[in-house]
Amino acid sequence: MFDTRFDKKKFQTEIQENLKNLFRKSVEDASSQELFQAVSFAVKEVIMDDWMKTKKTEKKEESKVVVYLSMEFLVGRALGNNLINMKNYKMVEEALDELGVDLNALEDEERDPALGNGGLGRLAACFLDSLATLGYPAYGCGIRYRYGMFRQKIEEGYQKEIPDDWLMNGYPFELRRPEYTQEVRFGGNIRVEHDEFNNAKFIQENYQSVNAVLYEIPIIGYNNHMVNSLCVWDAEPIVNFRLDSFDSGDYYKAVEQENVARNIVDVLYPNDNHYAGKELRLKQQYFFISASLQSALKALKERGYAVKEMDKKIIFQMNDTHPTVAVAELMRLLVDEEGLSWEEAWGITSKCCAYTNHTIMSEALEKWPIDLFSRLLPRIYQIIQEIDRRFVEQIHQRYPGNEEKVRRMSILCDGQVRMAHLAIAAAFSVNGVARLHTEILKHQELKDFYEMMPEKFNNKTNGVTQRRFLLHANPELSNWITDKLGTEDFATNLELLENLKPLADNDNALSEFMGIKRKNKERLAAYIKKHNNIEVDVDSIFDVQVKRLHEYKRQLLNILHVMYVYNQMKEHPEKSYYKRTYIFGAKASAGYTRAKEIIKLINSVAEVVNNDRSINGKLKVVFIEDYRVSNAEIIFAAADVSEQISTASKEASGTGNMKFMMNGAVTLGTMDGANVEIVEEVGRENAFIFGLSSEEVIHFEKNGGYNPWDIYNQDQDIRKVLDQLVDGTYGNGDKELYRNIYDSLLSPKDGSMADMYFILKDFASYRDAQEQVDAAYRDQKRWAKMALLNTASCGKFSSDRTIEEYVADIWHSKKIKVGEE
Ligand code: B1H
Repeated sequence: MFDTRFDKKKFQTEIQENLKNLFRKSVEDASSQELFQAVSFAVKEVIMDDWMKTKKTEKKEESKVVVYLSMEFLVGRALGNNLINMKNYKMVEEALDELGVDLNALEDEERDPALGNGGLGRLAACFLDSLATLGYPAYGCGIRYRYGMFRQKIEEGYQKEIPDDWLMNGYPFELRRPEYTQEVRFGGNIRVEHDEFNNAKFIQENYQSVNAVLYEIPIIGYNNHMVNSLCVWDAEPIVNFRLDSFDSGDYYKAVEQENVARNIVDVLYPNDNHYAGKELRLKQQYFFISASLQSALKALKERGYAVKEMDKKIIFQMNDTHPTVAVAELMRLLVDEEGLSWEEAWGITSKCCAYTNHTIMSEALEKWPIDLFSRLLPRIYQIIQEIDRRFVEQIHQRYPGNEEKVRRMSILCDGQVRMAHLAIAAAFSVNGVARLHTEILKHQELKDFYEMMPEKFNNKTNGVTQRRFLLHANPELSNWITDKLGTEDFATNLELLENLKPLADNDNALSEFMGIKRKNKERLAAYIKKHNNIEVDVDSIFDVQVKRLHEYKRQLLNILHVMYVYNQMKEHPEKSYYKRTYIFGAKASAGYTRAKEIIKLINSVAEVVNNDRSINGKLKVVFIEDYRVSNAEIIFAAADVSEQISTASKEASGTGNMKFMMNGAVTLGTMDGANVEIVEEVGRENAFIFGLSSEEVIHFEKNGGYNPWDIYNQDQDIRKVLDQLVDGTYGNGDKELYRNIYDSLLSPKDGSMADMYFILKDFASYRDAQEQVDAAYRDQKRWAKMALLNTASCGKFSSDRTIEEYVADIWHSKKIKVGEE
């Protein structure tokens, strides 16, 4: 069914007009990039009507709006996804076909807007898709980074970072909205003035300020004419050059302001799960928060509401602690600008703000040095002092004389501002992102807070949007499902996939299902051939680990196991091994040395293994360069095995695990994050679970670890693999290349815990699980059944379900219907 508003002829004419107006070209002489632009602008034109209608309806219905505050929105390419959600993909494909243009090729012309690192940013993008699809008015608020996540090149096995100039050709879907510009102030000092009633007024002086200029990106709901906005802020200098009338002093001041503004939004910090503590990062945080909150407050008033009604009309969801300065900024706006009393302002703030925690990794906790913080944000710091003073008073009241509690819980401590504590003190809701993660928060990491304020804590298990990760990423499978279910409704009701379960006993259906997987493997094999120049066998098991590179995610365990398998093949050529292709994709944060060493190791192993003819191509290792949303879509669809092997307790949820499952890959994983719930849905017999439990890990950690030498001494196969790290087998003879990795596993030079992530401790159990994978895959029918049941059981992991839970328990917002008019 095509959407009636899209007239094919009109659309074709529109494209031709756009080509003429933008590039003075016709379809025949336009480049693919130019065609992409022209088509995107034609699509945007259609979007505009719905966008206007949505805003109108939202106002008319007096909706409560969700404001999702996030430093990251990893939205990925827009063209294809927008067409899917507008239900016009096929029509546009046809229209372009008639013009002799291939839509797929045009889609490849779009640079991924990579305004995020990994799971946290991609989750924000999935949430926006679900909010629009479900009909909830919502705004994403973030930063329009000039350079997004760096592009990764692999040179001689090493990662190289290339700046991501994603705006190079312009971004056709965004809209510049200069009329919403907000001023944001940094630094200076605070002067206190008293009025005739002796009320204090706080005046910021000698500050530097910049303009925050709004760009809106449309977020299109699926088949419902709803268009929400992703609002991203650009920074511009306030002082404009007046060429006729500046003296040299003005000139330098102007240049200085220009510089203050320019670098704020220059680049996304490429750290996943790691706090860098850079002043510029704090500047970015306050910049987008102040702009977003000021404009939310203005919008509220423009709609005719009193400031005191704010909590009925707006909810701010803080995506981790990165936006938590919002708490203090809202207090500043309400007290200093709107003249509310502290108590009134606090009442509103604590009803408007909710906080999501995404990690328990201690190195990710944001703790700003007070001197830096108070210098950059003097008034905000004063407000935090007052919040802290009152919070500490509460702790004292509740736990009289317990100074240890106060030390553990206060916001300000040891010269630092602890952002998570600020978030928890202020927010009415604190949630984790998978059941296990929330339990760990309640009973370990945030135990004190949970004890004092249990009513704030709740779980919201993550989800992913099936529109992008099934409909767009895997059209073959989507069509098949539509055919089998006799409906496309799973696009908005993923639980319907459950009705595929009976097909697990239908031989025909199973072979069709695996036929689709094979086609998708061919598509990935072609991608690998093109980008890596490696031939991979589509009849081999595609065993995939794609995610950010982090020690806790244990790509190292995977590659050590590959080294082990390779040794086995060489030592026991008589044994049979099912052909395997180990596929990796991962970016390492630019300053994360160990992560980069692991990338180099993976590539070194690939080099040796892929070129060893004696193993007859039974084993291939592929490192896919520049893992990002667009190639992820190809990868998930083609995977047989989904590696989710983090050290138990460390991965808050994971969302890649859900994308794999949706596409019929079988999880090989630890009982960590959302894996626990995945296994619960699909059944333990349809996954391969191994390794220490989170309790065991936490227990070992509390007792200073374990002794990895015992394993080294007892297991000769592991010993051999470890020795190969330092005997030149994989370093082109360089024995020192992987010495640090070796040491970290056995005896770290910095005195930290040996094998902190329990790689050797879990090795044997991982090896067993991998042997089970091998055995299971040999029985093609059994495998097909497992794979199909994974797709059939993924219903819970739609971000639609997650969003409905946020609405029911935290946001309490109402759906709207965008009318036809
Ligand atoms: C997640 C982050 C993160 N948790 C700091 N924390 C960052 C922390 O730039 N920084 O400073 C950036 C990112 N990212 C991920 O969130 C978790 O590791 C995943 O397990 C989870 O699925 C995802 C979404 O909830």
